[in-house]
Amino acid sequence: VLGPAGEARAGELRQFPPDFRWCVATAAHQIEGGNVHSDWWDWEQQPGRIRNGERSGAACDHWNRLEEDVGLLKQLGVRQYRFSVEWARLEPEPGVVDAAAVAHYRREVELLEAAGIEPLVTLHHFTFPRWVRAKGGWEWEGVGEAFERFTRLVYTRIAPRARDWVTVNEPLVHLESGYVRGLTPPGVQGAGVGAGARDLAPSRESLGRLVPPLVGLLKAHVRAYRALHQLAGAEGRAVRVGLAHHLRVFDPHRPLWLDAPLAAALDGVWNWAVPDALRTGVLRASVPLLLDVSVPVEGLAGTQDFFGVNYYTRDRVSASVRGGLRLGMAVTAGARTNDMGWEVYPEGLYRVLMGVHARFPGLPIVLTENGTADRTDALRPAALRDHLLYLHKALREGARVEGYCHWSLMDNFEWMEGFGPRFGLYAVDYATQRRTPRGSAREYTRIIRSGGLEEPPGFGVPPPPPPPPGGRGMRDWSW
Ligand code: IFM
Repeated sequence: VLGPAGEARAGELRQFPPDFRWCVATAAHQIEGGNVHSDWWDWEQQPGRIRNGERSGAACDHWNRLEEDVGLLKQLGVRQYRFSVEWARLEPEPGVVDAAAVAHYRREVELLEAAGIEPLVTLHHFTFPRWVRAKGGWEWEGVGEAFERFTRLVYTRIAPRARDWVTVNEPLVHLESGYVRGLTPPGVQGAGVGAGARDLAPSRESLGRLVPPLVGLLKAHVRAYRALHQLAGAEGRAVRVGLAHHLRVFDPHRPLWLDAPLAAALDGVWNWAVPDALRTGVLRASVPLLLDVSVPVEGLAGTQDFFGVNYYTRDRVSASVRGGLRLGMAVTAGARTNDMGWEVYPEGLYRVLMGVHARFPGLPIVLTENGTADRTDALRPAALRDHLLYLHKALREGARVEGYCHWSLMDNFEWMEGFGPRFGLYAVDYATQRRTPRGSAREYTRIIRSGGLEEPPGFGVPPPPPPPPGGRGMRDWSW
């Protein structure tokens, strides 16, 4: 598919490798319903936490619709399914294992295997059992031991043949929203962060607050990583264990001035501090004047067998120095945006993948999430194609991308945004629990069946330079 000089030719079929893992992703709390023993369940009961006072409640009732939903996966034709198991269901009280929940997840894995769909198991996707949260979550000194026990339970009794594992989903999204913005459990809100603020003042205090839970999380990851390898190794099997990192593109709002170094510093901390720590064993993060962290984490070096990338959007970063450094985030002027106001920026996927490839040459990469909130499906089919074409470009240029999981199989509970945002290839009518394929579901199936897609003429030609900044769409930022 390369031209004589190695450049991409327009109008060609971009074929993916035959063993490419076409996949869709979900998370337990967002689809199962009735997750009554989790910290999120409690959080949702508090007034003002979730948009329009919604609660996850029955969600998509996936817990009672396993066969039907595995049927959707078969209909799509995916080869892999990324889903999470809910610790709060499996161990609702410390040391008490719910045998019925174990049997349920075991059945789910068996249904997938019978359908020829490989599980990609996520162990932690934003939620804790209530009792773990009460002890301090990732800051509790016993969390590593408890997480390892849970991991062993899931491997031995639920998914003993699964090859691919994500220990923790989006560590920094999870911690930043919980410990800086106060939007998710444990609800710690930093100084300078307020509803409706246009731009925010990062402080040493608010950034520093992320470090203890992040170190606890990384230590727990190490224990889960080692446990999975030890259990699988004892049976002569191989597992691959990673995390799902939420990578964003940070571009300066104005190319000159302080915006550029600030965007670069954000890129360094948000995108690379955790993956780099998994390679070096030392958590290092620095933002001039604000953050200078260097914490060794025992056993952490080399505990990432593949690089999980969750990619959604780009931010325009602006700095101002009125009364201290302030940080603003904006949407690119004139950009396509989704129902949540996020820029739809497929080229960013290519940029982050090449970033991973440059920093971690040879490490397998898995697109553990990519998708968009688009109720009417006006954007999604084209967004899906464009992201895949940019993924293919990264593949041609050497990035070892082995799979693509679309977020999400079906509409679901979007955390503090409630049920409003619609990320599903299948639309869900929450009153009847009816699932209906959107056009993008059919589009994805067509791509999977043919193993590739057509690159339209002119694809990838750089857009005209953006208009001068007008401050459009500035929105809250956390630090
Ligand atoms: O719904 C979330 C998911 O739980 C984690 N990654 C981003 C998705 C869309 O916001």
